[in-house]
Amino acid sequence: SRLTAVLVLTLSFAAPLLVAQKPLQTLLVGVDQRKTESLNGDWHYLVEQPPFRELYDNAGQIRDSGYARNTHPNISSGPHNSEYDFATAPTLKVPGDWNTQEPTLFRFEGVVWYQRDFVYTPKAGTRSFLHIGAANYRSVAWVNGTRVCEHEGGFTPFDCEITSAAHAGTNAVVIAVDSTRHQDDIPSVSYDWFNYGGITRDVSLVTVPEHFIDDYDVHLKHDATFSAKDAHTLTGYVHVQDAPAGTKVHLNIPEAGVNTIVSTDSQGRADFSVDAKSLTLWSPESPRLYRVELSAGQDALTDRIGFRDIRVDGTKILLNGKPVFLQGINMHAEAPVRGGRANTDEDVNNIFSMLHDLNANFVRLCHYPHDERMERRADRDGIMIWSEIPLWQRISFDKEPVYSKAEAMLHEMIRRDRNKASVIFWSVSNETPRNPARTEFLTRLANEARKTDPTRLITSALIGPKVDKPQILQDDPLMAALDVVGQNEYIGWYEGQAEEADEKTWTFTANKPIIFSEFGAEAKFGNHGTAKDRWTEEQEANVYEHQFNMLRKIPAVRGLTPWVLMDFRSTTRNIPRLQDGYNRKGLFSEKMEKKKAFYVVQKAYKEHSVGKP
Ligand code: GCB
Repeated sequence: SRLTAVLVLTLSFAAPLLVAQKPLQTLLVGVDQRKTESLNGDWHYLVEQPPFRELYDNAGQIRDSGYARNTHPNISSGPHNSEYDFATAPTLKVPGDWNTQEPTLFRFEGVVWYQRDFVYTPKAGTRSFLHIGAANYRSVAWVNGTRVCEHEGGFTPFDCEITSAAHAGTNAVVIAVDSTRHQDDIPSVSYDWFNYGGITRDVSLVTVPEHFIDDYDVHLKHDATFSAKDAHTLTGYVHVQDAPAGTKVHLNIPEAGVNTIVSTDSQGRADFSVDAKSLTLWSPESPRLYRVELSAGQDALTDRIGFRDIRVDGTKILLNGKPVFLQGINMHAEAPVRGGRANTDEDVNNIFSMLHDLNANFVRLCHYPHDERMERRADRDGIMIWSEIPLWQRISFDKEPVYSKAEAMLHEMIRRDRNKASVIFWSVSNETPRNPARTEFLTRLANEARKTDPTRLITSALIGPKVDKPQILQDDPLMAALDVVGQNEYIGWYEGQAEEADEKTWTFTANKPIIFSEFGAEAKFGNHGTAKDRWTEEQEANVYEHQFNMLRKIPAVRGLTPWVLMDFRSTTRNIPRLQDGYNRKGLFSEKMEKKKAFYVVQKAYKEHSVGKP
């Protein structure tokens, strides 16, 4: 009828329903330390073109009746049934973004369906989960046609329980990943990086006992003041999912002389506080990690955890009571040389070789949580980390469901990495516009971060004020909500000439440590000229020289993270021959070639010439 036609027409343009994220379900912590079965490898895939009617119905709700059913077409006889077939479809590697694996998908933003089989042997008294390290941006998974989970957010892990959906023998898993951008997502529709879609991190099958350790937190007690001689109390919790009250939890840290048993409460949570016999605190000079053995009932898990204290004192940052100066750098989760999302040991080796070469002791992982391997490596190598949620510039600050999303992303980030000594800062945002709705939103988020993890420092990278006057006053009210203030500025690139930096003075109305969290300029590797010529290595190096002149005169500066370690893909960088789809502010090219600016920063860090403890 005409009415139906009109209805269909109107509804078929409906976007996927943007509802608030469901409360955090199971999110297994320390999965990389457990014995799991890897489901990495070749997955069949089908590309769905807009309007994505296999994944969403007319009202934008997820459909279980499309490709999710994984049926096979009748090729030779029988009634016509379906027009897709995973079994004979080509494959993509998991983990991996689709963009860099298949040329026709290079710029594709939309829905890609993944499918593979796995063999499962149910064991009495156990539960099984699909653990997905990250998939960008929205994901829905089905096992044998039963929907097992949904997740929103491209950079944090999630778990899908498959215990009742899976059966003995061969099972089929289908995962739909939608990388479409929406105004009310985090990040929102525009951002300066590449929207790599797909299952971008490891996928594994995790089998645990009926009651299992899903979350834990073992850290050095964070007292009101730090005293090295009293720094031996370890505190935290172990959460045992679905455990009856009174379940015994065993915490054993042999090298620290800790061996204790605590009991869960009615929520499955066992809090503890125990004195270590001896403890060497974690620091960049001595990144000591301890074997931490946890067990509860049938479940047991061993992690390696460092213990340290991080806090501020006025404008100082104190690590284990001693002032530190953070010689850092920004880095996107971009794989050196091969390109695409970073997600392998080799990628991490390459990134850390650049960090060490630079004499860095700190890295800001931009602008979202990176592969967990990064934190593991930083823990071992003694590199400190700024970890951030993808809240970049303009998002819908006036909408409560968007706040809920931000909070869910924050909780997932903290939950995954709270046992990593290397992580010292949680960042709630980058370069947000200064207005009351944003300040209220981010203040709330910063308070939530502090409540969730009172042992770390809360930060955010601010932008503005304008830097055209010699005296610059930063009085952003958001500073009140932060422990450490991040300041981005681009004197010599987006604003003014490099030399003008020498004469600038900065005043911050907050008496807090300041990190200059972004500054830099673009240069194409191998492009030479004078320090005045844009896009040359000489000009980029010159910007750094003058930035350092400015920064060493600002007393509250306690760290730097220049923008950026390596050139990275960005959909918005389209000057042919200079950018070709890359943001070129790297000290290294995307092939790890060193530009002149690298040596300026390397030398300054070697000589500690910008800041000392
Ligand atoms: C910024 C952003 C960063 C950009 C960078 C640039 O201020 O925080 O994400 O990539 O500037 O190169 O413009």
